[in-house]
Amino acid sequence: MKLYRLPGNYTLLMCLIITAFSSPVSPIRAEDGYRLWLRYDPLPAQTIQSYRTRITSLVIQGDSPTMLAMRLELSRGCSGLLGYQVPPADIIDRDGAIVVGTPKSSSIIAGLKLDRQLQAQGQEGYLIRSTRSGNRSITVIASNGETGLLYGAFHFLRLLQTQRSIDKLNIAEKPRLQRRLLNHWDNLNGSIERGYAGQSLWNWSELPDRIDDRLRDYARANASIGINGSVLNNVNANSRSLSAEYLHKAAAIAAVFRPYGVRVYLSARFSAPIELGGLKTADPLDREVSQWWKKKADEIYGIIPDFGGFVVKANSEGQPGPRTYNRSHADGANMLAAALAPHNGIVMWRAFVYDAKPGYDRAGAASENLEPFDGKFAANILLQVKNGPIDFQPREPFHPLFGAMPKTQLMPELQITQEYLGFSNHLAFLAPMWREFLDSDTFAKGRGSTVTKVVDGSLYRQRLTGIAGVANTGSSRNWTGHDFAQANWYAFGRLAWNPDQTSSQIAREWIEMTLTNDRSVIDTLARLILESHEAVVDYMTPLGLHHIMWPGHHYGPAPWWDRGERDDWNSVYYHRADLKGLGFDRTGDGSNSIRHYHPQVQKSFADLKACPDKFLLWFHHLPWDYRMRSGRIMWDELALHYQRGVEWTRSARRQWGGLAGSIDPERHKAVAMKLEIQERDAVHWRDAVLLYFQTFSKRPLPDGVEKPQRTLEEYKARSLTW
Ligand code: GCW
Repeated sequence: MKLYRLPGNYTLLMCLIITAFSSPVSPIRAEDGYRLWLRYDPLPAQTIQSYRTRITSLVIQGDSPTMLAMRLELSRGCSGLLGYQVPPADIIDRDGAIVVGTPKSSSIIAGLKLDRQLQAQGQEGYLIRSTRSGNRSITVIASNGETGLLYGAFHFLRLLQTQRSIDKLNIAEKPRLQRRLLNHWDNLNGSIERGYAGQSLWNWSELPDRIDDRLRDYARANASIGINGSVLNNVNANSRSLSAEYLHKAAAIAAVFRPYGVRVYLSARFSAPIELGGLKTADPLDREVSQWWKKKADEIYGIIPDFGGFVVKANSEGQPGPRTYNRSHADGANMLAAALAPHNGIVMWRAFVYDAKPGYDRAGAASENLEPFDGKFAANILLQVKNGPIDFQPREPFHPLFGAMPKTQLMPELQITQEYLGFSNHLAFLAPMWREFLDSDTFAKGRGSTVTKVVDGSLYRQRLTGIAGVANTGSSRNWTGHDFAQANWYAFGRLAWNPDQTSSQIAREWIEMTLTNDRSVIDTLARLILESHEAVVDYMTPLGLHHIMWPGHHYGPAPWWDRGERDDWNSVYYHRADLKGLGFDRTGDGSNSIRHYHPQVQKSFADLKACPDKFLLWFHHLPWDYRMRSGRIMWDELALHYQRGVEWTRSARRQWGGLAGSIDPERHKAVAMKLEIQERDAVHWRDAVLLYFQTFSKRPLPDGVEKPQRTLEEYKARSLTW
């Protein structure tokens, strides 16, 4: 057998990695969560046995950095999972060869004549097939692009990690959305806005001279779930991110990410021409201003040739923007888009704008500001719209802009970090929440016009597509603070790749890869995490309540809050409790912001008989004794939701406690402590909110709801701590 000649440092690197990642025989050992879902510990003996003849060698041709990364991953993964070395080879000389390559990099792949099928998968898609070469049975991982190969390799490893049969593979995969991005709200001083897992992963003061090894693992993790872009800095942006000094730092990061198919993007501060360029204005129609941006774009691409583009938060929460100069959002976005277009860069213009006008409804603000500009945005612009019309609440109906701007390219912005969902203390698996959003029917082109179809481009033939998730990563050893918050990073990537994937598929995959391959434990855990989001909604904001968190940090309840400088920075603005009832009337009798939805959707939300319970108080102000579908009055129903949420946290603690011998002790303990906090917080939420609303409802707590532990005054006196 001729051995494949390994490039210089590859052998050494591989030895180091295999040593670092090889593990003792017992699967239950202490773990710190650093390895995420890419653990590669030995599979059960029986499973290994079933793979033994199917995986005997790795035949990988090609030496580019991406090929090198992919080869490392496959050999590390296979050897770790299978407990035996899977040697590299450059010819197929036995059954069980895993052959990986593009038609360009590999003569073997070229010889398989897969051109047409590969063409259909694009640069990021791939085929995985069980096939024969001569008299040998082999497995082929093929793509037209090297990033596609990397994704294919991760898919193959996932099959092993989740113990799927690899006997008759015939897989053809490609991503449904093009730009699958994490948005980091990381500041240049290392802090992270709404980050709950330590400091920023980018150490700006050390860059570009010292590069943290961890950046590579970050890129690997993203590649493993198909995330192909990373916006490095906060949308509340500092102009310095665009200075030459910081561009060179960003370039160093980009160099680490590049082999993993992750491109770097930046948030651009609209007033940068003033702050960096010394101009007197940032008016997008001013020639000097647009020239400045063109020059800046040229400079950026000189330093980072594959730079992805800009995200812009303009005229929102104090950020500068075109409205400052009486220009429209379209004027601002188009000016930046023109600067980036020659380099194939894109602009993601955020729709999170809400001007404070007396008597207005914030839920309609983005529609009012942006809908009139449908069809006015350049071809390299995506309008980045949050999933709901308010702000990443535990539950919101879908944002009315989806389906309402047929001539504008839209991309959803989801929040992976749990700003309003208990930070990194509460277990809240967000895939079900995102599914609910993606499955929402906009009725834009008749029944079945789901948000997914709007954003994957199929409804309106949108050419450029994408999705962004506000990252929950940080310098914490386990990346996300809560070990289970890793599942939300994972779920975001999987849904970005295929927005039709079910929550339970994602949950099970993640559990199997990250926590255990013991079937009975997987079932328990899957049930638990799939219920978690609804439980959080129950103890925070059931029946359509929203934005009643403590102001500023948004941890814990403060439904009484009425001292914000703007109406819409107050809880009372959102719940509108009075002696008659509770809820925000957004129908024609109220703010009428419901009008921004398609008439069919309007009907289903406005009609009390059709409106789902979960959105009742979002769209209606209802009497405390309003008769619910359950037969109970609204007050009782509300109280029982809070109680149910608390009970879930207790049951979660019990169930988790019962898994003590099945999960490694380190993560078991860490999660147990978080669940204790979650229960404490759920009780606090229930008591504080019910005591406060009781001052209006003047009704007793129904049977089954526990007595509050403290007085309302005590709850008002200080916020929950984390
Ligand atoms: O959710 C709110 C947050 C702000 C954030 C803003 C936004 C980055 O409270 O911290 O700012 O949304 O999305 O721009």
